[in-house]
Formats: sequence, structure tokens, C-alpha cells
Amino acid sequence: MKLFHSPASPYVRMVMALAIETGQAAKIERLPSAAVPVKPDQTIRVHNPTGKVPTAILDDGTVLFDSRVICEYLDAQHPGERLFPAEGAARWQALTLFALAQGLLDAALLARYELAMRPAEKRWDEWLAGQLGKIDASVAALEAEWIEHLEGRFDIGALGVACALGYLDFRFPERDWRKAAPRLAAWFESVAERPALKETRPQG
Ligand SMILES: N[C@@H](CCC(=O)N[C@@H](CS)C(=O)NCC(=O)O)C(=O)O
Repeated sequence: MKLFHSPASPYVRMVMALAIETGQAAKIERLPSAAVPVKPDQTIRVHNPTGKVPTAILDDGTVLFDSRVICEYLDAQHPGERLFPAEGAARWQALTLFALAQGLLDAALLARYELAMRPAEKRWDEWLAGQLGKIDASVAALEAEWIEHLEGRFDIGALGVACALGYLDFRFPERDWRKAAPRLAAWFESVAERPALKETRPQG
């Protein structure tokens, strides 16, 4: 399988981390990419009209996007225990936690684009504050409502949260999410040593 890849993308990281967790990293060929909203990468767009990473091309030419779809696809391709629970409450809980991690990241990425890409004279402070508020509210919910789930089995929700928190450390170190979430911080330290997370630390 080919994967449009970026070493800084937390969504790509989820796919790569899942591939490592499930012993499938060797079958992924990484394609370099330059996915930015204002200057779409045409080599990705041929396959995915949104021009985003991760986008995967399977050996038979089938295209899969986005990270949620590629993660679930990869999780269905190995014989071990699934990161996506198959059914019941465990499945809906894991998917909701995964969605929370994705939502936190969506806000973080929009804030990052606002700060790193939008010309200063076009910035809208309230909008930025709105995105940062979503990050803070998500971290607070992880600490207050999800910590017991996180401390249980390392499922797709936990993998997503680890990648989301890693992105906050990477792009927003000054916001110090740990201050408001000590138990989450301890959990994060405990999972950060998993090879899947160590080998996919963001770079860029
Ligand atoms: N919901 C998508 C989000 C992917 C995404 O936003 N990726 C960013 C890189 S971190 C991207 O490709 N941005 C380029 C763009 O927005 O045009 C997923 O889960 O894969």
C-alpha cells in the first residue's frame, strides 16, 4: 500500500502508529507530499479531491482516505487483537473517544494554520480563541471523563488521543496542557514509550 505521508501530520501519525502497533509498517510505502490548504498538492488531488494527507492507494488501485478510514482498513488486515473493538459498548466508546481526539486535532490544526500561514493582518482573534477553547475543553474532558477508559486497553481511541496530545507538544508547547490534566499527563508518559508512538514522533 502507498501512503501520501508527512512526518509532521498527526493524522498520518495515527495511521503509521496503528500500522506499527499491528505489525504492518513494512507494507506501507511512504510517498512524500506537501499538503497545504492554500497550495494543494496536485499529486494527492488526483486521488483525493481534498488534497489532504493521509491518502492511501491500495495495491489494486483502490484509494482510501481519511485517517479514520485508513486506520480501520489496516486494523481489519491483521490477525491480532483489533484496536477497533468489533461491537457493543466498547466499540461506541472507542469510536467516540477517537472522534474526540480527531476533533481536538481539527481545532489544533486550524489554530496552527491561523498562526503559521494566515498573514498577520488577516487574523481573526476571536476565531483563534474559539479553536484554542476547543482544545482546552477537549483536554479537560479527557481528564475528567475519559481517563479510566484511557487507562484500560490501548484501543483506537487511546491511540488517537496519544497522537493528539503529541501534536499539542509539537506545535503548542507553550500552552502546557499538562497543568490542567495531571492524570492524563501521567497516562501520556506511560504510553509514549510504545514503539508505535516513539517511532512516529512528529518532525518538521
Ligand atoms: N480528517 C482528515 C484530516 C486530514 C488533514 O487535515 N491533514 C492535513 C495535514 S495534518 C492536511 O492534509 N492539510 C492540507 C489541507 O487542508 O489542504 C483525516 O483524518 O485524515
